[in-house]
Amino acid sequence: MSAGSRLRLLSPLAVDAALPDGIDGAMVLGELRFGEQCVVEASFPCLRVRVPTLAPAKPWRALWLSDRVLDEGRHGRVHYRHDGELMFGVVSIDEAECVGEVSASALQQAAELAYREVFAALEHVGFPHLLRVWNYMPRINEIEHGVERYRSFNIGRQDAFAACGRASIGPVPAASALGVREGALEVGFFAGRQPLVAVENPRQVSAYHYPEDYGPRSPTFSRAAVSRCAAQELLFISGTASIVGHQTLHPGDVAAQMRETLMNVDAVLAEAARIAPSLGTARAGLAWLGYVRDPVDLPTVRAQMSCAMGDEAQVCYVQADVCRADLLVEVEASGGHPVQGGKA
Ligand code: 3EB
Repeated sequence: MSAGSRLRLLSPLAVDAALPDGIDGAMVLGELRFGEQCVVEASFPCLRVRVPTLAPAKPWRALWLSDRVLDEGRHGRVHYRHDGELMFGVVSIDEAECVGEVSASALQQAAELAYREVFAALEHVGFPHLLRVWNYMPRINEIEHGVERYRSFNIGRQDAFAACGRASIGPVPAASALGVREGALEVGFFAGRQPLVAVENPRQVSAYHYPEDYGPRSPTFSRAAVSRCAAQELLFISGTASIVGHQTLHPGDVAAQMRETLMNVDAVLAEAARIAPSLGTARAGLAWLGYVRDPVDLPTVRAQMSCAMGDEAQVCYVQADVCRADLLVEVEASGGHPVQGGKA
């Protein structure tokens, strides 16, 4: 393998298919596994995303591969692997463990614990910079003790950033936060040794500056993160939805929400290309994941995605609850690395 293809994405791969032997000499840094029954134990860090899969319809996995020698370990609750430049890790916190403090909801405590564990692992392993985080939590839009659960999650997340001496505005990681039906809070991440370059969207208020209408604490994420490693410039585009300024546009209209979402994606890509010119603005080279709240909307979402991304892009879809009850669809992407494995 040349130094230019250090990190690769192999996806979507059927869960019941055997892993290709050796995977061209590369090693598995980590996995995101999509499907309702996510029970298989993997020897490498595996983020279980307990969602109905839409395309591919059968449970599938996204494998992050590295052609470098890997280190593996556990620190506290975090299971990680790293290749010297990039670290992938997962942590799972069951809310049932978090009933101590009456003033804070169990999900808030679980979020704070998850992020404290992540930051402790980053310190220990020597990857100070959190680049990209995936957050999956059960019943994200349910109201508990008068507060939407996503908002409780945001309190715990931000408290952990503060407790660990990390800024919660500015160069914060790219992220996605989605709702699943049941299970634990599942958090997966990439971290690096070099600081990330945070990308914001000129059409949107930075999420870390959302006003209090969306909860007592703002979400802690950037619209995208660029990581400059020796051999690669990686781009992680956060979950992107039909939000302009700080407001949801087109409630109830999935086609209009998709058009708005794609305009936001374009704006983020243009901004990323301005900051990191070698990335370009091509959508086709990226690996896309669409989260659809109601499976009946899949054909509408799919038609617009195919039109926008072209036939070459890899796009997969799962059913998940978006973090505002009025959002019907959200998309995320990664790029700057080869994508293998075909299309949904
Ligand atoms: C938004 O733009 C839609 O809380 O980590 C997108 C990406 C969203 C990440 C997060 C939330 C998060 O506000 C929701």
